[in-house]
Amino acid sequence: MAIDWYMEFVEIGYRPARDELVCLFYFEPGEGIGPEEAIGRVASESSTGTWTTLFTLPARMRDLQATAFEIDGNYAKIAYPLALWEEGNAAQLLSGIAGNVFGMKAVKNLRLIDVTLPQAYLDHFKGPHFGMEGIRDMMKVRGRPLTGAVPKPKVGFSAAEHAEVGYETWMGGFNFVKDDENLTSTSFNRFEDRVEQLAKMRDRAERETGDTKSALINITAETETMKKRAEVLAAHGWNYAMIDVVVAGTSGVMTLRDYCSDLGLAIHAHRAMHAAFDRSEKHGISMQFLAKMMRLIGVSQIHTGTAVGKLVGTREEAMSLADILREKKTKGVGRMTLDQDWGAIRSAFPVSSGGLHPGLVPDVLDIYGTDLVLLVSGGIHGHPEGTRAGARAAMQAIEAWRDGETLDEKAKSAPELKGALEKWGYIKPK
Ligand code: CAP
Ligand code: MG
Repeated sequence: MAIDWYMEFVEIGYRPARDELVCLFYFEPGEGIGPEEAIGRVASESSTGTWTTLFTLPARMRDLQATAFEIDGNYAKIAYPLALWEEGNAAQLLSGIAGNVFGMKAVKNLRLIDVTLPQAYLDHFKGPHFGMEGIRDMMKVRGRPLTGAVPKPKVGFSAAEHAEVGYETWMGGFNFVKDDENLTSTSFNRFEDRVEQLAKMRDRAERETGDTKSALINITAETETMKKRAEVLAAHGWNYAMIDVVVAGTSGVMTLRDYCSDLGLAIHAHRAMHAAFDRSEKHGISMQFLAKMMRLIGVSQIHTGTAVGKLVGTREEAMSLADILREKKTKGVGRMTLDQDWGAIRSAFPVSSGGLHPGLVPDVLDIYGTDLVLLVSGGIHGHPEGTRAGARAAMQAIEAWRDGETLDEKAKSAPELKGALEKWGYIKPK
């Protein structure tokens, strides 16, 4: 008597229906298990199966079974019937395609690379409230990246000191003052104080520059607290909230997406903790998938790496992430992404940050172009003339790139950029 039925979840050459979700996995079969058996177990465990044949199996259950339909070396595609997935519930999708499967003995390694979401699934999600165009209208910035910086050291300032650094950052020409991922409401810098102090400095900087200034203030906490903090932001005239989306969790972000949208707040998504599951090429969940889910849920921007800064991430990865966030339709690239038509889901900005300084700005813009949020933090606060000069130096580097001028050329008429190049040159920090 057959004791297992995994091969019923494998049909090489099967053509997925239009409304099926298709996942691309990297996989390595476990000891003594062939590729089809291994991926059949993944398809089974992530849809209707269990490890053994069952006493009763109503015929309609077969309509819910996932089908592994393509195996190409260590890569496989699995199609999932739409009916498996609750409308508008991103958390449940993760429990299915990114749940038990990573712990199966049938695979030595398993990585969820990307998913193609059919229109019938997208229909139940709102996506970003603003889209890139809406953000540019709100911030009155055109033809260049939006720019921002985190006060550094990343925690330790009082709210007043934090706001002072913020004022210098804004006066140097930057749009955003961003909280760091681990700054929320600490004894030395309470959330409400920081919101109030920064608002005063924002109003002063807007008066003095005539520019629109904003802040990415971190509301990360338990969900009810995040909602209260979003209200405090809106009450002080802010137009953004920042959430550490991985630690806050898919459901928390979903709740805050609608709450912030009703308050007119865009969401800046920090991705701290992503490297716990997306760094290995062999096991875990790709940043492409995380970026796709966050655009689907509706953040307005999310960190996507620099390729040249202090944190891991390649040029190809950064470009594929930018496409996933910005484009209406993305064509699958190799084994990194799958096709995706976003329908009416608005775009979101990639955010490049981490170990950047003015000398690296052209490298980053060569990768992303101008539809980007560029964060240079240590790379302005470490400028020999201080924060305001550092921000000016970064803005001068953006101008040079846009005008097709080398930084050395530009530095002849841009003293702040000259100062940055004298200190850091073109180093790529580790
Ligand atoms: C960068 C940063 C960001 C990282 C996050 C930091 O500061 O504020 O959190 O960029 O990485 O804390 O390191 P610096 P990613 O500019 O001073 O390095 O953007 O890859 O998610
Ligand atoms: Mg940080």
